Amino acid sequence: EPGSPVPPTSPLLSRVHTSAPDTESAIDRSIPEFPAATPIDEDNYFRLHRPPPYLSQISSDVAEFINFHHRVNRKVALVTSGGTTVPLENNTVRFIDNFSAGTRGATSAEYFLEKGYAVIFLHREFSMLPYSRHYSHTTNCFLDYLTESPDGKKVEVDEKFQKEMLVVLKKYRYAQENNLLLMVPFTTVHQYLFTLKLIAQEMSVIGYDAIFYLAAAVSDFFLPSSRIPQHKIQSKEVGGKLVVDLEPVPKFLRRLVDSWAPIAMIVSFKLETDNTILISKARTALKRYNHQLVIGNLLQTRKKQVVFVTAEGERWIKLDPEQIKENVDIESIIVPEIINSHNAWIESRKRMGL
Ligand code: 9Z3
Repeated sequence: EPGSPVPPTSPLLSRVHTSAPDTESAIDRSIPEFPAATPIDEDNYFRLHRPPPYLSQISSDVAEFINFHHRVNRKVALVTSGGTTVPLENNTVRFIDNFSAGTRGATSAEYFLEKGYAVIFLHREFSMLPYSRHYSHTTNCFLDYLTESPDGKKVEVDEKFQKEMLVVLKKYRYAQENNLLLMVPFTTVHQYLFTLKLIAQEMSVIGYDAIFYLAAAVSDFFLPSSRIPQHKIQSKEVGGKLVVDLEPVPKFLRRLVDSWAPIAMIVSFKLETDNTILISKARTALKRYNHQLVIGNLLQTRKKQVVFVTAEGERWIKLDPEQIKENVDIESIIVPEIINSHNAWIESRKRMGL
């Protein structure tokens, strides 16, 4: 992972990485567009599916967190992160997943915190987390950061990682001690949608001081609960061949913009693999949902360049070769730019007397 020094030897870890896309064979998923979710689609979805059983617990944690920061006029960012799953069985052995390591979300959360925001981190459980991401999910095993003390009685952080780890540790402790970061997990797309709606509605008390930064990779397709079998699908039940027939997930971004969080600033990401359609798809999303900013990115180059698409036009943010060499996080440029737009958004709302 960029940013992490590589120890000289790591004999217990594979040198091969299987999660990066093959640039040559990345698939162009030029699927037909389907319309944004209407209030009826929303009603149907939330009526026909049971809310996750733990939702009321999340609700009180979120309410407490938001009130705490609202009292001191601190802005709050909801950062979504990681891929959503679509289970094929209730007792889930098989599921379909969306690609995302959670790097964008976890890294961006750190930069929002650095700029004084409180962050609700709605993330795929076990994906990357702010601060710990520097030492988890990397090509290093965490044990490679450690060493035995000279007398062989204690574990210490290896001298060559001390400086960097101390910086990360201080930021982590600061966020923890000041209650600045609330972790809210999801696994399935269903849990994600219920939780997003809940948090959005609770965030309405802070109005335009809220920002939604939707970096999670949300499945476009799902299997309605009415068609999910209880137990592991047996090959003899399906004639030895599993045909998966999925429904489109209602396009909830429209409901978020229109109804759940009508005065917050909303930033969504558009993920494509074909560069010839990226900007037009991002523009379609902006028009369709009528929010403030779509950030387009390609799976293959997402860590080095993104494109901001707004009503005014489009603008690329690209790391230069020097920045790439120095492992600069592109989020360190994206997030401050968004915060400037958020401040301008707040000023414009105030001028309008909202
Ligand atoms: C993104 O485009 C994110 O930037 C990535 C980040 C998932 C590419 P990583 O986690 O990757 O750093 O490995 N997220 C949005 C993807 C998405 O599902 N967008 C929806 C769409 O494209 C709209 S909300 O339709």
